[in-house]
Amino acid sequence: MADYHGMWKELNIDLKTHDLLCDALPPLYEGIYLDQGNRPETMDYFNMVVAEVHGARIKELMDFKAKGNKVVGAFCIYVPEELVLAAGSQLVGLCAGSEFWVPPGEKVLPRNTCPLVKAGVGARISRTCPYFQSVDLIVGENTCDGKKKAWEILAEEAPMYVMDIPNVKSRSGMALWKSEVKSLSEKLEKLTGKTITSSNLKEAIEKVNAKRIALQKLNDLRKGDVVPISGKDALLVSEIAFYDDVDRFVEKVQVLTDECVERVQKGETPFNPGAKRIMVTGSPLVLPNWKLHHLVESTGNPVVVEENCTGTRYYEQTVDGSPSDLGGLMDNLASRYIENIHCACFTPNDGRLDDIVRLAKEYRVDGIIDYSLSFCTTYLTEGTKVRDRLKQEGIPVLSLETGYESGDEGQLKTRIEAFIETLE
Ligand code: BJ8
Repeated sequence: MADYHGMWKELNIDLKTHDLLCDALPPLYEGIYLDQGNRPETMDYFNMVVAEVHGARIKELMDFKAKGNKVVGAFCIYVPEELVLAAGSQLVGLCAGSEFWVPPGEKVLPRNTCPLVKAGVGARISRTCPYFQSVDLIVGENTCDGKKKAWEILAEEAPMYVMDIPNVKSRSGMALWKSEVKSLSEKLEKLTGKTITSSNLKEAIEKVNAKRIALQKLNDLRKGDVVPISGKDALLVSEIAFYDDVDRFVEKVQVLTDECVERVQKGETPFNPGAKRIMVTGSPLVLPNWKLHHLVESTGNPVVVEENCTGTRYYEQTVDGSPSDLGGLMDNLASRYIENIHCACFTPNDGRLDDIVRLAKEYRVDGIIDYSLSFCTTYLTEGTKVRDRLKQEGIPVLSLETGYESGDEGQLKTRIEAFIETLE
């Protein structure tokens, strides 16, 4: 990475502490990613994105802002990217996947809060994330208790707007959601001074649909006997979808997919024949939380699908952009998000159980790891229903709860190995 200290200083970054973070990422990435054998060559682009995560991409966003445009940050896949793009701004995922930000978060939040929330707040108050420092607006949501209370604290530090997400998929829940989508569009119009019209919304829908379709095509290749890409690499690509330039990302994913198609034809895979196919379901795995995938794949067995918000929940469904009027497009946008994303914050949430079973068949998995971030009450509690349903279906499952820390990796690996040994 080039020297970006001047840019970071302008962003009011705590340079000394941020240097420590920048020093920690390369060895972590090397050990988890670069040391893998038999990777697709076109993963090089994604390696570069990680190397430049606090550099080149931030510079692009700063250049974009210098032209009078706005950058919006979000934590949740219920925040519609299409609206942000239609209003002429860009959306970045505020990843919050690093243990580095947990201690500063614990200064203002209870220790028994999930690490994603602690890291999100910690990144901002420690002034060590250039994304948090460069956003003009953070769109939060009241999906879970940890988030909704943390945003009150974050609002004292950063410009926040909180969406009121229903927790029941009823008629009144849908009415609330539609009015929230409308309110967000008004907020974005006010922020950017740009009106959302049928034409710019249609264009934005096409753009985001292209991103989701590119991810679908890449991930479809993980269904076959020859798995051309590791779960770690596939996860990384999905994580990068949250903050890369949309058009460039689509182009690079298409190139990677073309290479993976060739790899399948040639029988090239990082895994040995007979390896067990694992699904991961549960809490999101945001950059740079590669811990679970690394533990699983270091046993020689692939993760072939992720039923989570950095996996199928993010890319499986597109928005029907066929209506020519703004009302029709807004209705379709609202429906795509509420009807198809099955977050454990909803009750009941049987759609997620159906999705897990469907995906287990489509990806022909041998076993499932139901993963919950520490203290994530919604996913931990839903774990009982997941286990009951998988028992009925005869699909083996292992439930794991962990955070971003590395201290429990030995114990987790032992449990994962023991689970995989039981799979037929
Ligand atoms: S749609 S999963 S991205 S809310 S892990 S903060 S739930 S205590 S992240 Fe999520 Fe949107 Fe749902 Fe997806 Fe709370 Fe659990 Fe922490 Fe979570």
